[in-house]
Amino acid sequence: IRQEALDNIEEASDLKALQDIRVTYLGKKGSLTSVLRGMGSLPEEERPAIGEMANEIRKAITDEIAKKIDVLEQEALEEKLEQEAIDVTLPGRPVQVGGAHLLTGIIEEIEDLFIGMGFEVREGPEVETDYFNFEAMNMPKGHPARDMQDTFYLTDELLLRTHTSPVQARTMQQYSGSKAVKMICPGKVFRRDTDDATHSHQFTQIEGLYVDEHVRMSDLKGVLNEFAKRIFGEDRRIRLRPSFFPFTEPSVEMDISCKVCQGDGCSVCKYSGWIEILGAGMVHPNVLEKAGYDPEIYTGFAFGMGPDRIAMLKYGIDDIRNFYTNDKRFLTQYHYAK
Ligand code: FA5
Repeated sequence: IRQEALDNIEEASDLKALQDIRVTYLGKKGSLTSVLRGMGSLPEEERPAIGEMANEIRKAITDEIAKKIDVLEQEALEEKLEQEAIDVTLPGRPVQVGGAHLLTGIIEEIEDLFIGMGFEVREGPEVETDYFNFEAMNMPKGHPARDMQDTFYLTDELLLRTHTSPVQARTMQQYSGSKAVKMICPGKVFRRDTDDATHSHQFTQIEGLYVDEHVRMSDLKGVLNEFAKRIFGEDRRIRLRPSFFPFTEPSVEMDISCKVCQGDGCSVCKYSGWIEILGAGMVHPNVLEKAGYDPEIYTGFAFGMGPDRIAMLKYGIDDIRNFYTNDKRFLTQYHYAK
């Protein structure tokens, strides 16, 4: 029995075969077990010797099976290691890393700049009331200037804001006319404009407002000049042209000088050498008064710029629709680094 069992164990090629061998010899009906069972019928003097021998054989079989299990497991492990071996010389697979959208990047850059000049960053709702979008900004119902911003109305009183200027009124109301305000507000705005290379029905604006005693037009000019140089470079100049907005008086539009033109990036202003990037002016006394500020004591300046157009100018992008059509080939060119 012993030799036969040990030979079988030697030949066994997997754990299942070993289990079968265990049953064949040591199981309830196994051959060694029946020897032990048959001991009762042996003459008494033979029993110890036979018993001892049977136990020895059981131990030999059990030990051999345990050893063989170790061997088989080791072999299985080695095979697995070989199969799963990592070839460290293979080139890595690139990891797809997300990044901020170019518009998000430029807005954050402009925010940082104004935070550095003491402005706080505020937000306002994209679904706005007719009151804040127009009336508080000195455009009562029927005012012709409302046509300058063709509007998506949701109801008679609710609309998608056409500019970030309503946040001026919201902020001043919160300060209740008794405290200086120095804030910027970035956000989405919506107009029923026909989409083309420089117009989108949804775009972004950054509003700016500074109200205090003795705020002057020269303060506005200083801040805008600093902004232009920091965003576009020291070699840029600004130009303020008289303009009209119902909520500022006087009103201006700001142009920025184009660099000496090289390549496509300059096509946006190749004719005049200047390009308009924002509207601004001194806050109209009616706007201050409606928001609870005494225009005899407080004055202020405000501006509203379009980061889409600023990004186009800064990076030489010739079509605003690139920002909104989510073509990864376009977006991934700009891993925005501040
Ligand atoms: C306004 O919206 C005023 N609220 C700005 C303002 C604020 C003036 C405070 C005075 C004081 P305007 O409609 O010009 O003004 O828009 C401001 C900027 O938004 C423009 O200079 C331009 O950069 C951008 N803009 C306007 N319309 C579009 C459009 N359809 N697509 C992309 N950008 C646009």
